[in-house]
Amino acid sequence: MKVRAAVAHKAGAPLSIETVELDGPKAGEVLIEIKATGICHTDEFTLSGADPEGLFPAILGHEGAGIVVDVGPGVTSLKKGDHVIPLYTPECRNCEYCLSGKTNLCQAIRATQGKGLMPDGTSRFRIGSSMVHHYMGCSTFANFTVLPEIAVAKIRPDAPFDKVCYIGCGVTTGLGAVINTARVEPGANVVVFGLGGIGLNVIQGARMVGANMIVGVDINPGRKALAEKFGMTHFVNPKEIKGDVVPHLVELTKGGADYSFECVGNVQLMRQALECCHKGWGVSIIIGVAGAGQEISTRPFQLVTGRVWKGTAFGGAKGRTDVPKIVDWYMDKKINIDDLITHTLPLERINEGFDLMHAGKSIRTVVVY
Ligand code: NAD
Ligand code: AHE
Ligand code: ZN
Repeated sequence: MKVRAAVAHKAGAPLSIETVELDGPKAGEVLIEIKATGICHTDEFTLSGADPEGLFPAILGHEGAGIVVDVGPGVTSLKKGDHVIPLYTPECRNCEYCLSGKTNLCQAIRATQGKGLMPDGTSRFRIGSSMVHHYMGCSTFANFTVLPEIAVAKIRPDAPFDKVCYIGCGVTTGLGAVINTARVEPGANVVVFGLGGIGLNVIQGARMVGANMIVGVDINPGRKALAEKFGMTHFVNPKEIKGDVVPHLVELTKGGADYSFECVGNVQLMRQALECCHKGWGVSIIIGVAGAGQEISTRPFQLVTGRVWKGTAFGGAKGRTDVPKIVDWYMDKKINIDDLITHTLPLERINEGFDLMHAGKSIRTVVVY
């Protein structure tokens, strides 16, 4: 079938809106009509050329919501008409990783996903006779896409696509980092570096679990008011303080953060996030993704003296199990998504969404089909 897609032909170039050929679902796969998709900073990261796994041409996008319109042979958990959210972290419930009870990083299809291919090693997308890569197994910057059944969460039919698409990455990543990865307890002091689409969800999660101080760190002063609405108690702009931000944060939190979160993708900030943690027990969670060749460093003494460095992908969430519950939280008004979706655009104007992100003017832009 012919679909409309924003195609990334090469690193650093704007997306090109084109008609692309899409093959139907094979065994174990479903065809999804994408109704809405967020633009996450990770899409920008890959488009910029910084992603070691970046492949071109590709159809980017991994924060979508839509409807199942066809199912391939052998599909049992989904049917035509189901409302769904694609998952870049699948949940096969059968691999060593899923069965370990220790991680959400299902590896059932990770190898082919990283090569921009479906599990059978081929792509469903094509322009003329040339194949176009899938992205993060989702490719939500197309109005139709194909996913393996194990990489699809079924959600309630009354949830609005243009809001709950954000649960496909940013909301779940931020809330999950707090709840699943850090397991922040009531009364804890939390520091969040980066108050964008992820960091504001970390703040929302920290408030949900009853954190005490919730300190936000950002160089964009325009983030302060919204972060306060989501639960931030103290704002630190590194450009406006005298001296190094680490001793400033340690003093502010009277000894250091119980938990810190890096939500930018900057390896210098990752070090600061670790070193602002409390001696003896502070835990720092890396959420931001850093480009090819970037490395983190600190004095080992920081770890010897009890600080812990961790990372999280998709907030440690098991998508088919957890995503429908987070959709319920939204529908029950337990979490706020609406105020974080600052812009809505048609597919034809998707590049404006990247411009808004670069200018620091948006939290999330959602593309509606
Ligand atoms: P965003 O662009 O919405 O937000 C980034 C924020 O960082 C902005 O508010 C910006 O002002 C701030 N910032 C930039 N430089 C800074 C600095 N030097 N000091 C303090 N603040 C600074 O991006 P996002 O969508 O929130 O994504 C954040 C990061 O998380 C990206 O690296 C993204 O790729 C990554 N991410 C990771 C996962 C995961 O599963 N681990 C999931 C989603 C996104
Ligand atoms: N491909 C990159 C890393 C990108 C990355 O870390 N992706 C996160 C999700 S970011 C969502 O916005 C992730 O899920 N990572 C785990 C995984 O298996 O990809 C690189 O550095 O190679
Ligand atoms: Zn993302």
